Amino acid sequence: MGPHFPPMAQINLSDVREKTLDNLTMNHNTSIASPSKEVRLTQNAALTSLVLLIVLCLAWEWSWAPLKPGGSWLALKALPLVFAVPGLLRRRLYTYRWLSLVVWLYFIEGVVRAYSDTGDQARLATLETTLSVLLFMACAGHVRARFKASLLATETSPSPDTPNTPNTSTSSQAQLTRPQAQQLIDQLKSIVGQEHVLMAPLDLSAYEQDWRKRAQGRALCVVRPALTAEVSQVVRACASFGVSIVPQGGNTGLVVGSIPDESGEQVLLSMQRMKAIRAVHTDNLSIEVEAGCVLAQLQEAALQAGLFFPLSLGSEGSCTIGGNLSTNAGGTQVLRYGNARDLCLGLEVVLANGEVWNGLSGLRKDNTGYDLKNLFIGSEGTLGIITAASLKLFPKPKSTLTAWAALEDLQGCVKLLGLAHEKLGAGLSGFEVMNQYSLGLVQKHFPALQAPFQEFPWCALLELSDNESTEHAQTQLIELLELAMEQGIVKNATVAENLTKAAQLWHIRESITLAQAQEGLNIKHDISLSASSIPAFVAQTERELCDLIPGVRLVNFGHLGDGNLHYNVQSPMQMDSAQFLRDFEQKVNDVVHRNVFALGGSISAEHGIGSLKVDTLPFYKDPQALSLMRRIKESLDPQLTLNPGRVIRMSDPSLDRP
Ligand code: FAD
Ligand code: 2HG
Ligand code: ZN
Repeated sequence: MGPHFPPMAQINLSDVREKTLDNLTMNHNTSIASPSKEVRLTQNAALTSLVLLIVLCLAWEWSWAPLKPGGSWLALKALPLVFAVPGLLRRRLYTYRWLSLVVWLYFIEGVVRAYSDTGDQARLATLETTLSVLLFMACAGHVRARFKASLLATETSPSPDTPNTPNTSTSSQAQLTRPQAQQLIDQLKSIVGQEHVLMAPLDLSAYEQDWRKRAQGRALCVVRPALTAEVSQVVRACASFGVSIVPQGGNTGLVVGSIPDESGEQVLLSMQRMKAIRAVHTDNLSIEVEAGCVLAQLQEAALQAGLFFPLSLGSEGSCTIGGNLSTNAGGTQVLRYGNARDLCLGLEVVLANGEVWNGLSGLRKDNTGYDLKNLFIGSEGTLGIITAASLKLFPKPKSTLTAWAALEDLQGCVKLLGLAHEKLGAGLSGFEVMNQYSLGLVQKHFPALQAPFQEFPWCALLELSDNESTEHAQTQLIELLELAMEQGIVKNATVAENLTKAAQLWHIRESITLAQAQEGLNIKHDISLSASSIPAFVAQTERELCDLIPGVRLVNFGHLGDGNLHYNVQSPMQMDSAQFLRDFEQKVNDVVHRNVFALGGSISAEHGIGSLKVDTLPFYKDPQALSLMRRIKESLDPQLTLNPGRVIRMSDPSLDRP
């Protein structure tokens, strides 16, 4: 019996694109936003009551009672409140704390005068007491919300998976005095231009929050250079003050690596303005681009030149090639073309002291010593700032076909992968798997996206890139699916009949992350194992987690072709997701990482370490490797000012696994 290819459901792509865009711009996720929402709400409440109190002080003492002896002098009591306004705007915690103490003086004064004065004066005094109480409540609420937000991202128990912490501060970080900070900011403005040094809280907020809304930092400022020479000068200026720099591309990273810490003393270096395509070398099959170039624009530039750049991620509309290289991103084409590292021919990098290394040769072979570019790739901004890259391009495949298959179990998916390798050879360019629950989430949050065969426990998405013809590709893919069905591996299958249908299938797969974000805060694992040991890992881990947390929801999907599974864990239906993280994140991480380790795997296949996993890494990485990493970091960044607290802690080697 041949495979049955039912017609694909209609998907309204424009609807979905709108939703996707909303999510990628990070502003519309209600369930995930609760801690930062509370922070903003209390900040606004504090600002409003503070301004009202200032107006009251001035109006009452000065304009409304100018004749009262000493009235205008009493207006001076508004001064400390006026000075507190910038602190509240910049969310300086100590201003909130200070105000919540000082405001009692206004309260007491209000109470005393409410009793001693009469008429309008007494009423105004009552208003003063009310505003004081409101201001106190808002300030105290803000401090509490900030504490809650930091708890969400911080764990304290001394287990391998201790501190999912966004706190990147290190002892190396400079404590700037106010004049020093001003001096640095003035220098930065003179380098990149006043309008490209952002300081206003509203301008900073998108840069200070990570995509998953797991952490919120505070930058001294955001600097947006446009040239490599400007990046170099910015780095030099920061280095001269001992101020650390956090590089940021599209801020789509999933491990809290591209936002500043809470100190308010780090400079956030945004690469967004450095987005030029410098040159396309069609004869050399290569392209030279600046680091801030958005991945989708790079793909488009390659297509315009009649070629193909294969790196492909769900975030490609926002992430930058600099971020992709710094995280050594994977995505859905790794099986055939490799990850970001494999696609890179050369780099231009600004080093920690501001020097520029130009390694953009574009050569495919160069054995003249250490491969320096590979030090910077995957280093998550801790060794240098990537400013440009030379990348491989490929001829566009003649035909690309996509199939969706339904399977009973993960073991079947592994068998199908083996069969696909055997029958399609190098033509197999993608092999993804998704469990039923992850597809259910997509359907729930994006009803326009109807996945085929959702009743089956697992689905696989296969892509064949063929260099002969569409007919050749179809024959090959259909033969593969027929064979898999004859062998009982595949239960049902469909082949997308055109590119639009294929894009729709891929869109379903790539919407899982967004659907999960809509569902609420969750625990992500990006594990690497040999593909054949993934079923055993999943079976064992599922058993342990279901015992530990009855009703836990497992969102399992990923790049089976690369042995890379996203083993994501969502709270039981009725449990608050923030509470779930507080109670279970560490325990869940322990189970998952222990099982990965036991099978010889890695705790990060493609997303990196960031600050979410920096204190977990020492328990699962070879101590010798950690020691080498520290030595490399020390020699390339002796002041430890490049993205400190990410990838590797320098301060506490005793954390390393014995
Ligand atoms: P950012 O998030 O801005 O930064 C990431 C890290 O790189 C930080 O440590 C930052 O300091 C550093 N950095 C950024 N630019 C530079 C630079 N120029 N020089 C030095 N350091 C720099 N990842 C995958 O691997 N595969 C996927 O399939 C995938 N799918 C995703 C789907 C969605 C919906 C989302 C939200 C994310 C996905 N990601 C995926 C994660 C993320 O998109 C990648 O890690 C991406 O490479 C980050 O690029 P970015 O420009 O956003 O970098
Ligand atoms: C993907 O493969 C990304 O879609 C994101 O790597 C994975 O959401 C995740 O955990
Ligand atoms: Zn992935």
